[in-house]
Amino acid sequence: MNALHADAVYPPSDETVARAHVNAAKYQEMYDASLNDPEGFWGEQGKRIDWIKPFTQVKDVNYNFGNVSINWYADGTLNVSANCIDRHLDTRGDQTAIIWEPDDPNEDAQHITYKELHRRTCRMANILESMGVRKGDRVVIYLPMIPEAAYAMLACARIGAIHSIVFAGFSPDALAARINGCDAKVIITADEAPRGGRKTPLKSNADAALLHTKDTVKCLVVKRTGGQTTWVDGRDYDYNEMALEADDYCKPAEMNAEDPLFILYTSGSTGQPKGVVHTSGGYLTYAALTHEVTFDYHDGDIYWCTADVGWVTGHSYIVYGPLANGATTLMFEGVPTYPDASRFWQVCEKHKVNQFYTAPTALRALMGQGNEWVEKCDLSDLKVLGTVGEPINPEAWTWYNEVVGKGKCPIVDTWWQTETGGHLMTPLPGAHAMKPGAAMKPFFGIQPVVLDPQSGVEIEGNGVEGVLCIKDSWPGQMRTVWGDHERFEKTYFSDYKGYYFTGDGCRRDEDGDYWITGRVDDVINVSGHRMGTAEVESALVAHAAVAEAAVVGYPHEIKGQGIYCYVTLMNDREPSDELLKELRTWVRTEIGPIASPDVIQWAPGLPKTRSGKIMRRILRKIAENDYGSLGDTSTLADPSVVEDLIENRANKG
Ligand code: 6R9
Repeated sequence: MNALHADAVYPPSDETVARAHVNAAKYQEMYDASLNDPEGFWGEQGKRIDWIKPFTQVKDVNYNFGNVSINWYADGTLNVSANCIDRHLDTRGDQTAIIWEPDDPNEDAQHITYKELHRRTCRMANILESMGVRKGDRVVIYLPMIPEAAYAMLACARIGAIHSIVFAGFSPDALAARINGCDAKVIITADEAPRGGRKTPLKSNADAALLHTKDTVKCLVVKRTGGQTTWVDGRDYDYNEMALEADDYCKPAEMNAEDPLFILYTSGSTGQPKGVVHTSGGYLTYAALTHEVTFDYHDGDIYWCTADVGWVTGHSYIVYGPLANGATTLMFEGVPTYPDASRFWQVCEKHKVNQFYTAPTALRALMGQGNEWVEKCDLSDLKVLGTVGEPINPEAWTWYNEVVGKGKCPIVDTWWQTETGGHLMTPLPGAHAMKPGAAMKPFFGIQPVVLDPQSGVEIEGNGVEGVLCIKDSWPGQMRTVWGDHERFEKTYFSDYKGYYFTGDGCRRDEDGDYWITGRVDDVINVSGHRMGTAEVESALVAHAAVAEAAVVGYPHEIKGQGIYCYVTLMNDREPSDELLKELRTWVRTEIGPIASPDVIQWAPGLPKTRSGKIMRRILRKIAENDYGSLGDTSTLADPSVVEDLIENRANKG
């Protein structure tokens, strides 16, 4: 099938072109303008949001290693929550802002109007203020996918507090590290998070995390299931009770365009996750513009992004982008396969969804269940489909196009990162042809360059491959790593001087279209979740039985990549099935279920250079079952370990 579709090109239909905000000519005109006159272009785009004090400066950027600084609209002031709520009240106060669909389809959905969103957000903001949260303070949000997650984000934005969301699938240890990492004053959580019919005990996870933080951290608890929780007087606050008393109005704080809006931790190739910092004016402008243009969002459309607010996709494309545009955005608490494999499509039918945005891993899982789950639902309202998070394989793309989109919905394969704030490359519905698996074209203002990985020199022309860097800044770009600007510069601006280094490889095909070929660093992508192999390794070696560990990714049919761990035990420990289970549970406890190892192979020795560096290239090949291309092993300190690893290669079941 790959061969069949590898060269396929799908031009947009006449209907799609006619409807689109941006057609081919308009794209070219706007793209050219964005490069020829960035100040003019972004100055104009900056007007799509409301400013308290309008900006007079647009762009002030320095990409030089040692002096990197990124500023957009730097002398303007605004409030992000007022942009997402208040400014819509006159024109669309009674329009639904958020449709909330619970995990259990028998529970009622909620339709929250802009007016209601305003009330709820103001109350949450007042509650946070009453708990002592002030401008610039950090608030950690550890919530299920419930409307309160959006209220909490917007409430922080309203009073100028900086939120840091921790995905509800992370363990107490990971949560504690993130609370401490930004020195949060308050954590907002819920009793339990229902997902796929099961419940994650968020409050008790938070209790466990709070044992390892300063004892001044306060905990605001939202009631979701009513499940039993332990209560610490003086530390724990009851949201539902306080919301009854809280005032319906809270004045939005006047924030500078470059004041931080949020921190979001993400994995890199080395060390522990880093806190990506996004600021207010540029981020919101970019999230709003990309949401409108990429999804061709029109007033009155119902838009659904299936991500979790714990990831950047949820920040930019469930909450900030859509609400800044006055859209109706759907928030889903559940999973694609509960109670059965038609859940996504039933939700699309029930709420008449027009734009649907999901991850390839979900599509692959659903594709395996058969077409009848899709075909029994009425999907006639769908206009645009999107994917994000990882490369989509041609089989999944074709299934999405034919079975879900009935061949009439353009698919936007959006390539971007936590660091980029919004889409950097994607085909636009009415402007570009699509190729299954290609991110196709740069968004306005984005100048992708393909570099030779060794020399760092730009490779010109088409039909070329290399590492992907971006030449200049865009308003949605991250500004720094929380508390560690040096790490920011080192990670993104030191390997290839003068460019933003994405960590991805890419190919520019004969037509000049872009294909992402995957990470070129030690970051793996498991079910669209980004993970540093170093994190899993450090979790493993923290176990008393483990002497050494090396972790690599390998191709996984559903997850895209699976986690393959080579583990060397301490001298006095013997491999056993019990220990294997124990290590798996251990990693889940240290990081969270998303980091659960797929394969653990006992490795009496690891392939190392004479200087002691683990040769991951070789370990990757063994995990991939690809021994023909192991390359030169003669530089290894002990080449025989490779044979042993091949012989005892774990069954990847
Ligand atoms: C938004 C998000 C970023 C990494 C990125 C790349 C991979 C994302 C992709 C894609 C191919 C796409 N990635 N979108 N690869 N095609 N459409 O996912 O952010 O979690 O930070 O991950 O995901 O490798 O570098 P994040």
